[in-house]
Amino acid sequence: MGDMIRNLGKMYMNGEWVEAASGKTREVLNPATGEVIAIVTEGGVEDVQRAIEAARQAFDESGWRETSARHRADLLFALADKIQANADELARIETLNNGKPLREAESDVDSAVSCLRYYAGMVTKPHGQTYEVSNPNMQAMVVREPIGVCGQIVPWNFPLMMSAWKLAPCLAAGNVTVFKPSETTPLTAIRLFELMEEVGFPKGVVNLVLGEGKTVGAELASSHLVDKVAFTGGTETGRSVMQAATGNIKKVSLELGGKSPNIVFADVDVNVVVEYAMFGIFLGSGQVCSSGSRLLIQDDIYDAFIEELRARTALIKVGNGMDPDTEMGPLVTRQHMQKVLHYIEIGKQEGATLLTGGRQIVEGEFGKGNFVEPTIFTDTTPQMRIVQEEIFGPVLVVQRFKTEEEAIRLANDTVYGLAGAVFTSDAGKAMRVAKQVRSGIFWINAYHSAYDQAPWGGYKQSGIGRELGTFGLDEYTEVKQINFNTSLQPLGWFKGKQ
Ligand code: TXE
Repeated sequence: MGDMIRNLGKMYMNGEWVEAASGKTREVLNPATGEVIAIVTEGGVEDVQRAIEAARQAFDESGWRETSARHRADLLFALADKIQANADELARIETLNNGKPLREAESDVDSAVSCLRYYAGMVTKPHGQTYEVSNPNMQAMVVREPIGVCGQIVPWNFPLMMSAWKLAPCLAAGNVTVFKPSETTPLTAIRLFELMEEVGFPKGVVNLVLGEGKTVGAELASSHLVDKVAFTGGTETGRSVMQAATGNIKKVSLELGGKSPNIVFADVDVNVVVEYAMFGIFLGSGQVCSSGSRLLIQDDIYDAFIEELRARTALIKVGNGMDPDTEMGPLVTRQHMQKVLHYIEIGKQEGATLLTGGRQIVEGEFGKGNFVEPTIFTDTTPQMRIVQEEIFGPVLVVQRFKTEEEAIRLANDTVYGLAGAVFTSDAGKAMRVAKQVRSGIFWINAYHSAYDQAPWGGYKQSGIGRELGTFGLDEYTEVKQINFNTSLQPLGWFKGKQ
């Protein structure tokens, strides 16, 4: 046990740190070494129900939802400051628990800080509308109010950053939360809730539950005491969250999987764009919802591009994320690694050419972790499963195209619609393609960049709703119209009088 972080990570509900009623615990592992780095309490349905009741009471009775926007902003600013003050520790925990290289974890911590500050700032700015309506005596207005108790479920690929993306708009808008991190990567969330306690969020407003998706997560999605469920994770799980939410017609926002196309036209500088293609797929070991996992290359530069891509991919330094030289870390769990390796087998069986990689790295210390070589498949056809399905690992599939129309057709030919990109020096072509690709996020001559101001979310089976920007705050508010009659006169609708 090299880097033991927690002897017993607990849940936080109603202002107290508690263990699961069942007394069950779970080991949390370092994906680079297989070592146990923490033991955490393993919540169950009974525990999440307690947290939901605390949140319900806090929303209905504590006065939190009537607090001033300024007060909520102050708490969020203070939380951002606390995260910043503990940035090194948080980044280190993230790397040990998720496996991502430290430089990626540090960037996630920065993003969490800036997202909290963004929503803290936004909530004190004007929002709402007034309308001129047909009756001049009526003043019509729209106000935004919090939705209520929010169940928030996040995955393991960006544990801290996703927590900030979920918590910041939710709390800024005056909601309360029952928050569930992934059972695989709960450690930065536990630390985050300790910081929230220090900052002074009132009892019951912020609640942390730990445990499995199919018990704790499913209860958050189905409970009639929860008004909204916000979920980031796989499309299949998203489907079941959406179904579970029907019982009380919960508001639902879902950020799901993708198979995003990265389109490269022949007019680009191959040396420059190859690195963007690599960044698009190998960041986070390909475990990123927006990964550019399908690379579409135009015929004329295909051979040169592929050769450069193969050569540079073979040089990627895979290793333990704590090593400053590491460029790509392990996959998050053994089980997930097996899934990715299985897809690599499927690709071979389907007849695609394995250009590079394709193996688990087992030599020496690597064998204890979940390391897979950066992998590229060429000679694919659109029907192949490796082209259609989300692999969520360091596996790039290449598709070849001749014309702009063909690129757009291939780009749109999956059930997903999260992200996409085009690389070209022709501005008109770039814009035409950007408008034709059916996705919620699209980059021109860039990949993966995300900004607090810009909405994040998907078309098609990549999700519902948007995070970040003003859109992200809207997802945590109800819209109310208020009609104010400024001149009350007899209505005259019914004739009979006493
Ligand atoms: O995700 P899950 P998994 C994709 C990716 C990956 C696949 C499966 O393709 O290979 O999903 O990964 C909670 N009700 N993405 O199984 O199941 C769970 O505890 C409520 C894309 O790890 O989606 C965790 O907190 N909640 C993605 C969270 O859902 C449930 C990121 C995510 O787990 C639940 C992760 C249920 N029935 C995986 N079952 C992205 N969009 O970035 C599980 N959970």
